[in-house]
Amino acid sequence: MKLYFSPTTSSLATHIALIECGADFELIPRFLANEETRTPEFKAINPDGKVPVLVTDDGHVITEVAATLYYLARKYPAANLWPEGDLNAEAEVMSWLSFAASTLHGSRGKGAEAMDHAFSVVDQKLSDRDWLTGRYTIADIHVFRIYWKFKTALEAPAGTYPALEAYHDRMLARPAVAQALDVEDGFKP
Ligand SMILES: N[C@@H](CCC(=O)N[C@@H](CS)C(=O)NCC(=O)O)C(=O)O
Repeated sequence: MKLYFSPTTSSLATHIALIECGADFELIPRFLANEETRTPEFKAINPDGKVPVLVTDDGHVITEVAATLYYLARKYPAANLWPEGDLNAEAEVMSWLSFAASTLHGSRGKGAEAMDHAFSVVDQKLSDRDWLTGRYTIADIHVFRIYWKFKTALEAPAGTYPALEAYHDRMLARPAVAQALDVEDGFKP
């Protein structure tokens, strides 16, 4: 498989999932800073001009974080990132993927109040559990990546989102997360 990515952006979630799954993959950088996602060559792959783009072994092109995570979780069931066969749990994971892509990711452009609302929802959910749906799934990868990226812009003093902050540290302790961050740090535009 091939992952078109730009370090520290939305594609980090797909990168983490690829490692969690033990998948064989190649990283292809397309740096946002150099506007490499806006070229005709890249738009021929993804007309939306965005990363991540996951190209499967059979040449299928998958765009959107949620879809790439879903594909990987289903393709690699041994990684246990998807509650296969439990309809309620599957819907719950879908709910968080949708919340991440819309409410959380979209909150940044809407200002401090919208961001606080979105991350408070996550913090509240995590107040009695380690993972969003009670077990580690692709929902955690998607939501974590957004908080990891937005937390500086949130400008929230430590302790504002206690459960979310503990969850962030829990995610950083996962070898796949640490590895993805380390690898991406080595790519410079
Ligand atoms: N809805 C998309 C959002 C992906 C997205 O926003 N990607 C950004 C990086 S975080 C991007 O590639 N932007 C390209 C650009 O701004 O030129 C998804 O969930 O995959």
